Amino acid sequence: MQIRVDADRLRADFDALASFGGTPEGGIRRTTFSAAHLDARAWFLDRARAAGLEASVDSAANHSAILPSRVPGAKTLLLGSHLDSVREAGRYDGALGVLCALEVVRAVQDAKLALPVALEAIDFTDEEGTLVGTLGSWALAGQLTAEHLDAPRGGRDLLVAEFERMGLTERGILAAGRDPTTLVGLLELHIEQGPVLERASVEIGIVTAISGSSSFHVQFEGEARHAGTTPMDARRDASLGAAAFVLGVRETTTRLFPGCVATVGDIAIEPGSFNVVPRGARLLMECRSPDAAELSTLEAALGDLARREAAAFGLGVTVERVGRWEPTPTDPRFRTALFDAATALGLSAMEVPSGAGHDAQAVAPITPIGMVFVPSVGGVSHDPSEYTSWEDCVNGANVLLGATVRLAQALSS
Ligand code: HGY
Ligand code: MN
Ligand code: MN
Repeated sequence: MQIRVDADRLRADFDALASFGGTPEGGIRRTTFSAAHLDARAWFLDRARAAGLEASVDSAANHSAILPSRVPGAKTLLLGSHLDSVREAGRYDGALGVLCALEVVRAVQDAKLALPVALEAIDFTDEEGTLVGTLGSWALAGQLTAEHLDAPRGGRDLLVAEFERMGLTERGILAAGRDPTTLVGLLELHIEQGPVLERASVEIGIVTAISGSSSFHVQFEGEARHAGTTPMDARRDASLGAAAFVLGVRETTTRLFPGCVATVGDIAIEPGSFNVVPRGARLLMECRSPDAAELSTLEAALGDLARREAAAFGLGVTVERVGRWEPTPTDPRFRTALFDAATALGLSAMEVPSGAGHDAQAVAPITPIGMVFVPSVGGVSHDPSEYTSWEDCVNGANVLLGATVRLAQALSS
């Protein structure tokens, strides 16, 4: 008889966790190392201890709940995701994956299943990139470099201040790499964050590959001048280059890179007053492709676009890449285990690519990965209205459990 998760315990945890950083709109705000994020992480370790699991925090502040194996020298199967969030987030992104991982570990423990691998439910640090993006998972995988910390997405000053405040050191974070020979893999449950499963009326998504993405700081430089006395033809107005670039990003991507996406998520005009012609415009831009070579071509095309628009308006421009995540396939054995677990539960399942980035992508260079998706209503995510039915959440947790047991046997032999 296939064991099942304790749905009531999982629901109680889900509701408790959603209270950390809960917003009036029904979402959450748990940006990295915010008070709400720290409270959520402390609560996670408390739940681990309450279940008699080993609670641990590594030098990249990854938080883990561990069920050791009785087999001497047993390797570890990682299960997890992230508790940090974007600024105006929903209750499911990352959080559901961490909670289902914890619940799977407890269900195995409750069933007194003696697995030949240790299970580690893990909450990775800074997946969403308030500071770096997949900071904890890159660190665990030994993929984080000094360059990542020198030019991070959130800016070097914020990173230094936050590490200082949290008592973290760059040396410690760069030393958080896990010995790959101690791992058998990572399984991550996540909401799909897109419309595919809902449109197909399918309950479970078996992720085939995770899209690659690159993030950039783009800075247009003009001249601050009096808005009342400077003739229109005598200006070097940085906002004009920014505006043309934003429209050009959409036009270039849709026309020349139909399988890709690109976004300008923020524009800051400097100095930012009614009566001063903008001296500067600072943009956050990212672009994504399922193919590494295409991602590089898209990066180059958007960089050229920025330089063309700057020239058109007599501006200076700098384009600085502050992160790149490679397109990453999942492991076929993990896909099979997930599919078999879904089938055994009588659930419909289909293969689906991930347009979103995930911690699994960051860990893939050192250990096999698998991802299971549950449907997102309306395909909505990164918004308080993000929603997945509770039945789908429990189905996903049980598939994660079934795949965990299958892989524990298969991978340890
Ligand atoms: O940006 C992403 O794809 C993920 O939500 N960090
Ligand atoms: Mn996210
Ligand atoms: Mn996520």
